[in-house]
Amino acid sequence: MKLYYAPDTCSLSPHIVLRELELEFELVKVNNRSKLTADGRDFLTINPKGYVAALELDDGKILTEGPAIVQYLADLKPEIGLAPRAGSWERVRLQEWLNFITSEIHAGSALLFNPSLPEDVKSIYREKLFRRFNYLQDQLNGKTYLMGSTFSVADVYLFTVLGWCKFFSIDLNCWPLLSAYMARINTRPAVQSALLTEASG
Ligand SMILES: N[C@@H](CCC(=O)N[C@@H](CS)C(=O)NCC(=O)O)C(=O)O
Repeated sequence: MKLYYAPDTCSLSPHIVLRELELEFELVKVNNRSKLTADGRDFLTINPKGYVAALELDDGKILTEGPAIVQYLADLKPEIGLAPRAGSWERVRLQEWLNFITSEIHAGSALLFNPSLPEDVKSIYREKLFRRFNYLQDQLNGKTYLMGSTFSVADVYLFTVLGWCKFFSIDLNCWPLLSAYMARINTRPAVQSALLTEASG
């Protein structure tokens, strides 16, 4: 398998999942501005949508969209337990979380990267994002992870997108349960090795 990724982006989520599952994979870096891969290919021929992450399977199929990729990967090794069994109620709960993270936290914060967005517009989006953080903080009360005591792909995804707060000067310590949750996930060996590899690559 090949994971097309760009550092400091949402592709960190499937990257961590690949390491959590100890699957064999190759990383291919993508320049998100030029849309060229590190080995000189036009990334748009791999993902015409032009964004990471994209997963290339050994038979050449390409899978995009972070929530779909992490569920596909988790199902390759169900015994690791990063996603409940497909079709179960718990799996639907996981999908509810993945959808919340992608539409409310990922999409809700990605536009803060846009340097041409006026500050007053950004503050409207920050306020909305903070309401979502309040909700997450309530949900994590008494829980180790989003799904309870079991670490899942939803935690990997949330860890990835909350990690962008440092770029927006948002202090996650204002939500102590969220910052403790981030610290907990940050200590995982798979998380550390993904972060180190991306920082050095
Ligand atoms: N809906 C996609 C969004 C992926 C996405 O936003 N990728 C960003 C990085 S976090 C990207 O590569 N953006 C470059 C671009 O859109 O040109 C998903 O959830 O996987």
